[in-house]
Amino acid sequence: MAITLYYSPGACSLAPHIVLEEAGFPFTAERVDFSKAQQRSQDYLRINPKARVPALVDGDFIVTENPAILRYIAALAPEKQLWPDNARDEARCMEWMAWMSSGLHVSYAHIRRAERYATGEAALESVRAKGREATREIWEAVEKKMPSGSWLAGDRYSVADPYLYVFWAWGGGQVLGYDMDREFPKWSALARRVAERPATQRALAREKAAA
Ligand SMILES: N[C@@H](CCC(=O)N[C@@H](CS)C(=O)NCC(=O)O)C(=O)O
Repeated sequence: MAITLYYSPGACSLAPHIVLEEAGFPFTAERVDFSKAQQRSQDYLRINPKARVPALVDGDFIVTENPAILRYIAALAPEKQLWPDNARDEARCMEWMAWMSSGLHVSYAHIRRAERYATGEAALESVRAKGREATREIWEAVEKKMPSGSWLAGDRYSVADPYLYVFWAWGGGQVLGYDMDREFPKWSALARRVAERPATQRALAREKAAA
């Protein structure tokens, strides 16, 4: 098994990076340097023509999009039980991942990558402003939806948890600057449970060293 994850430090690719560490099999973490626009280089476009991270390469198989990659890694290590084992928890896990991919990530991109959605400084500023509003609303909706138990999908840790950890980290980052502990206490408690896992620590350490 020769698995390579293409990632950028602190990007959404942190989720599969953590889950690969959880899975426990050997893999290579290959940094895509955004400061050099490597995501748009010919070499990388051959791997992911969408010019985004993450991309996972397993021999001659390439998969992109976080929800698909996370599901795939979980399937490669069934003994680690990173994917729910019953229909309801599975539906919940997928519900969270779909929302993160199409909701949280997209609203954040309106601030961070406004040029995808408009041209001209006034229009860009308007997209960013709307993005800030939408992101605040969606971050609040996440806090409201936090389950009473320890994890997002049933009683067990699943791939959805480290995926949500990424957005928690972005919430406290420079772009949004939320006080996550004060404003989003339930979400923060879950994020800390994810953060203290040794697999998360290893992925974070690798990304920090590469940044
Ligand atoms: N829907 C994709 C989104 C991937 C995505 O937007 N990745 C960002 C990093 S968080 C990226 O590669 N951005 C590069 C760019 O905007 O040039 C997924 O969930 O995998």
